[in-house]
Amino acid sequence: MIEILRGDITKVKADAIVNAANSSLMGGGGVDGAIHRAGGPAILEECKKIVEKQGRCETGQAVITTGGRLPARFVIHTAGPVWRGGSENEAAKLASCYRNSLRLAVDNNCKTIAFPNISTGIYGYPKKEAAEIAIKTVSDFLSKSDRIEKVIFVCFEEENARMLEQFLNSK
Ligand code: AR6
Repeated sequence: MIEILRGDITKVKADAIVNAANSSLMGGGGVDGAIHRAGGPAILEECKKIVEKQGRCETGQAVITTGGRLPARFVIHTAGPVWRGGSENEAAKLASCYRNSLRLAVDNNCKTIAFPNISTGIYGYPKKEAAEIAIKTVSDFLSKSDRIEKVIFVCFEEENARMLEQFLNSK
């Protein structure tokens, strides 16, 4: 089941929320900054350990940490692609973010997971194209696995919510 919500993902009580992070995993602005601020220092501590052990989180990949003080149990950090006009495999990389985050959620027995609109802020991905990829990739995943009960798209911006609803309804 897919749900579309308006609001702040740091307030969402899902088993896992996804962070639109960057490859360094050291925090940043946008939703990344909001998640680290609300969740507290335990999240960054785990990110540092992950980087020490396995290096940076390449674009399209995902890693999992505690949710710290957040209502969510886990944070899944994924590095979205920077939009460079569409010729650098951005679409495939963005789809990988959604797919790898869902796989990690399943591996950690999460039944509910919330996503922000990855790459559509600071990374400049066109919102409509990103919404289409998000709905398609998540729907495909859910049609092949029954381990996830609910995926929530949490939209900070009205426009993103509208576009996701359009693609969801036209499926
Ligand atoms: N809850 C839900 N969505 C939010 C929130 C929030 N609290 N805050 C912002 N958004 P962005 P990116 C939306 O820029 O484009 C960081 O510095 C926002 O409106 O957060 O993937 C990282 O460290 C937009 O729709 O992420 C990276 O360096 C969406 O979240 C870089 O930004 C994504 O916007 C990643 O850029």
